[in-house]
Amino acid sequence: MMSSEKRKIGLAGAAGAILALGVTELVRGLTESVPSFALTVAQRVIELTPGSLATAAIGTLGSTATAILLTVMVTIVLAVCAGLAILAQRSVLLAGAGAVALGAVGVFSSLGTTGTSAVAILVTGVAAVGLGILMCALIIRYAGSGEAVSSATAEEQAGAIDRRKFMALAGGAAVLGLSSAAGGRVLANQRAVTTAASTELPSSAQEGGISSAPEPDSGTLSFQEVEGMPEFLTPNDDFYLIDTATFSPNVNNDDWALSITGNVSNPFELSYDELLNFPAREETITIACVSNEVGGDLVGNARWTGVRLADVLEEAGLRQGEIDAAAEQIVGRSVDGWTGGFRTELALDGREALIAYGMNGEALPRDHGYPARLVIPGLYGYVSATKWLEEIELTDWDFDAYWIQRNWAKEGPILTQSRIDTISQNETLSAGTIDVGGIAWAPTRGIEQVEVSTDGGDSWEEAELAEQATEDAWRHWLYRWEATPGDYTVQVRATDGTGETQTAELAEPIPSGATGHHTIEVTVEG
Ligand SMILES: Nc1nc2c(c(=O)[nH]1)N[C@H]1C(S)=C(S)[C@@H](COP(=O)(O)O)O[C@H]1N2
Ligand SMILES: [Mo]
Repeated sequence: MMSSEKRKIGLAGAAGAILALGVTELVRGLTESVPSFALTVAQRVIELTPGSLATAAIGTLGSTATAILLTVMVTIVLAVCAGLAILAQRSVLLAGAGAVALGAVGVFSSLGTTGTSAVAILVTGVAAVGLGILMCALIIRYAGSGEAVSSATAEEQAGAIDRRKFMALAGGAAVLGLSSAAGGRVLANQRAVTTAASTELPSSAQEGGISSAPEPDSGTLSFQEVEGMPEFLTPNDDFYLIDTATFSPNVNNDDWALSITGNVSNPFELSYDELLNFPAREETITIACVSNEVGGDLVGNARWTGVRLADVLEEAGLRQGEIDAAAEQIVGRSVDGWTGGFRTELALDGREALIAYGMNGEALPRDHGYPARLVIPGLYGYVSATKWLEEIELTDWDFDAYWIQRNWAKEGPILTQSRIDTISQNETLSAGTIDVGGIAWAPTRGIEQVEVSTDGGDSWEEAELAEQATEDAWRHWLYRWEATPGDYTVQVRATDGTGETQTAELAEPIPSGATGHHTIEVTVEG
């Protein structure tokens, strides 16, 4: 059993830590020169986590993974600081060294993050550690046990007073720390909203406005009257989010530039305005994450505004049919260092490979890569869709981008997939006409046919297809099932524009995308 004395000292250490952490968050809210220490440490932890584990966590938990990671990290820091305070009763030197080491982890993780200052980070780190130690020492000093008092009642009284003082001090430090953290967060978010420019889609500087492929009337693109059908265009706020960034980089388009580098005859740099000077394109493209499970929702369809990657590459001196081995790969590099790479020929083969700055008629939202990102039809995001894009490097095929270094497949073509949206697992439905519907996608190839089975794949019926907006966009389908009472296993499979039908074989997302038919079991009652 830990003595109450020890417990108090430990609590004092934890309170000091809360204050120290809170102060770093407050500073981060006040100035852009200092990032959130907690978030940058979390970022490093994610980077150091073995690839498969990190993606599994990010893929299945999304942003919850970051929240869990942060909670665990903060808990560990508080426990360690409690231990350090207890240790300080025996060796102030050792305990002090421990506190400095913790601060150093925060400082070193933060150094070099976009737009920050090393001096400011160092000063913040030193101040936070100093303040934490000071607060801890102060609390311990006022948390004397009153053991020296001889009379029992006096001892009790003194103890009670100390306890009250202790609670006030430790509690006060914790409240101060927590409110600093909250304040810092509010300030940082406010700034993010104001500096991530306006949400308005920038207008192309090019005369003649935006050119885009003609699209059929939106009423024919989906079966919106059917309950549960996804919208044809995924609203920005509902669009899935996958990235390794624990916080979306906050890029100001005024100081931003995109460089085209590597093995090109004419490397150059583009400011935001210069990017807008290229002819603007607007295209509907479905993008998907390789981590998407069969039936999962890591897929979205948006109208992307941007410029053709091919136009920008041409300016750099690159042409189709003239790609040599030294420029076989295009590597997109993000302001946070993340990389994605794909075959250069895929940017030049006529597909609508874009450097996008707009999404569904708005400026690219910060979480989706403001001010610009790559969108390459037909490729999973991990090899292609670099957000917060700052460099396009032409290099040879030997370079391995972020997820390739973590054992995912080198080439990431999006596999043909289909999903059932209008009925759910173990649902009980009533006999009669049941609308079974959803989406199917095979970007660059298009969807030619969708079939539904209600007997676990023994027999298949053709579903009705909505218009195909473009071969890069998903296609809605509907099967009006005349159902009689019983238990059913409903499945869907799609055939792409090349005539190839999705395989029934089950595969995990790693290394090159999940396969298998989306399967839903339902009971139909009379
Ligand atoms: N800078 C950066 N870009 C990135 C990633 C990332 O981690 N960092 N993740 C990629 C992955 S794995 C996917 S699936 C898509 C997701 O794009 P979205 O979050 O806009 O849906 O972004 C890609 N671009
Ligand atoms: Mo992804």
